[in-house]
Amino acid sequence: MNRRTSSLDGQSYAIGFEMRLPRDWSGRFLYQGNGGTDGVVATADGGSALGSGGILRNALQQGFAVISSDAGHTSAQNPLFGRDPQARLDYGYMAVGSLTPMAKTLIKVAYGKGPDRSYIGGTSNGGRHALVAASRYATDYDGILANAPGIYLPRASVANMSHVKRWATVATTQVVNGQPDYESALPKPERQLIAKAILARCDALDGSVDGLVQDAQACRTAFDLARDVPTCSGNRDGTCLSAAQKDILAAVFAPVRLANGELFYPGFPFDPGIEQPGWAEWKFRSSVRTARNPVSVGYIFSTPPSSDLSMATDSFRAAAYALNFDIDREAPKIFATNNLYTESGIALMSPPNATQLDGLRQRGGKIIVVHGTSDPIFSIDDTAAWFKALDAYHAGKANGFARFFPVPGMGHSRGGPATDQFDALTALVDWVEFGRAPDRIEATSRGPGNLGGANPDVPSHWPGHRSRPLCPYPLVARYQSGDKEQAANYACTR
Ligand SMILES: [Ca+2]
Repeated sequence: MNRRTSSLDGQSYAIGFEMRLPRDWSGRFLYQGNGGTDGVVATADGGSALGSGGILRNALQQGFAVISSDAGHTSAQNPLFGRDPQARLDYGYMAVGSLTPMAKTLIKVAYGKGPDRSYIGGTSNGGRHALVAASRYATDYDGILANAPGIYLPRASVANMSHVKRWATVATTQVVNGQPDYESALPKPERQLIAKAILARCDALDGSVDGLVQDAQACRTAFDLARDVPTCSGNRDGTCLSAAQKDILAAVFAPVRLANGELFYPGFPFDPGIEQPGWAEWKFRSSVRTARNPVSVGYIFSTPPSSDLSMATDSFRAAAYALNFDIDREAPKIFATNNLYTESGIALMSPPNATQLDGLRQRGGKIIVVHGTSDPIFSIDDTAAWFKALDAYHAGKANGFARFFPVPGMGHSRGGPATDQFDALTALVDWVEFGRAPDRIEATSRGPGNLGGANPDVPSHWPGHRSRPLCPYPLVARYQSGDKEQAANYACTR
C-alpha cells in the first residue's frame, strides 16, 4: 500500500502487509502490532505478537480476521528508513491509520459485511502501536491490548543508552565474540545474588514463599540494595558486589533526570527477574547494538538524524555512540523538529493524549495493558505512572474502561521466573462484547512440555503447571488458603 519513491534516499517504500481471513469467521478484526523497529510482515495469526509465552489458541484460530504489517519499510531498509520523513511517520502511527480502513473494506468484500468488533493488540513496540491507536484512531477500535508497551519509547531508549558509560566503568571484559559486551559489569552469578536478596526480603510479603514477589510496592521499602547485598571487601567472587557496582546499580534503577533536574524517565523496581538472561540482553547488548537503541535513537527518533550512517552496520561505531552518549546533549533531539522532520520523534511515536483517551471511553472501548515487573527496557513504573495519570483524569474511575495487570518476575514481553502465559485477548473480548470486566486474568508458568514452549527462566523446582492470578493494578495477588500452586487460592486485594 502507498508505494512511493523517497526523494531523500531514492529508495522505494511501501506499507507491506498480509491479511488472513478464516472461513469460520467470528465477525472480529484484529490489527496485529509487531515488535522492534518493524520492517517485517510477521505471520498474521495474532499469536506471539500478543505477547505472553504464547496463548494456546491464537487469534486466527479463534476466528479473527487478522492483519499484520511491516509499518512502511522492509528489513533491508532497517534502520536507515528513519531518515525518510514519511517512513518515520508510517512507523510511528500512519501505517496503522492507512491500513485499518483498507482492512475493514477487505473484510466487507470477503464476508459481505464489515467487522462487528475491531481490536488492536501487540507487544513492546506492538503494544505501543496499540496505545497509539487508542489515542489517534479511537473510532476505529473497540478493544486495545498492549503488552509491555513502550508508551514513550524514545525516552526509554535514550535512558537505557545513558547508562552504558556507567556499566563500562565496572565491566571487566569489553569484547565478546567480536561484539562490545558489558555483561561482565554484572554477570549472572551476581544477578542471582541480588535476586536471592530480594526474595529474602520480599517473597513472603504476599503470603506465599514461592519465588514470586507479588507485592512489588511493599518490596520497595522492604528491600535495600545497600543493606541486603554484601559488599566485597576484596575481589568480586560472585558472593558480593563492589561498592562501585552498587552505586551504578542504584543509579540504573533510579529515575533518569536531566542536568536541570527534570524527570526524563522513571526508574525500575527491584524484582527477582533481574537474574534472567533477557534482562542482561537489554541492559548490556541492546543498549549498544546496531539493531537496537543506538540506531533507533540516532536515525529514527532524533531530529536531525545522525549523519553517521556507519552505525547501521558497524557494531563498534554503534557501541561508541552509546558509550559517548551525553543525555543532556542528545535528549533534546527527540523533542526537536525542523522543516524536513515536522513531527518530533517523541510526538510521532507516543500516544498524543495518552492519559485522557476520552474518545475511546465515550464509545465504550476497553483497554487491557499487561507488563512484566522485571521488564528491563520499558519500565513498569512508566506504565504505572501512565495508569495513575489516566485514573486521575477520569476521577478515579479509569478502571471502568482501562485495566493494567503487572506480571511479577516477567521480563520484557515474556520469560523470566514468572507465570507468563495468559490469554488477555479473550479477557478483552469478554469485556468489550459481554460487559464482563476482568477482575483477574489467570496466568500459568511454562514448564517442560508446555504447548507454548517451555520457559527456560522458570526454576526447575517450580511445578509444571503453576497458576496465579494477574491482578488489576494496584491490587496484589495474596495467598488465602489451600493449594499454593492454584490461582483460585489467591485473592486480588490491596
Ligand atoms: Ca511470594
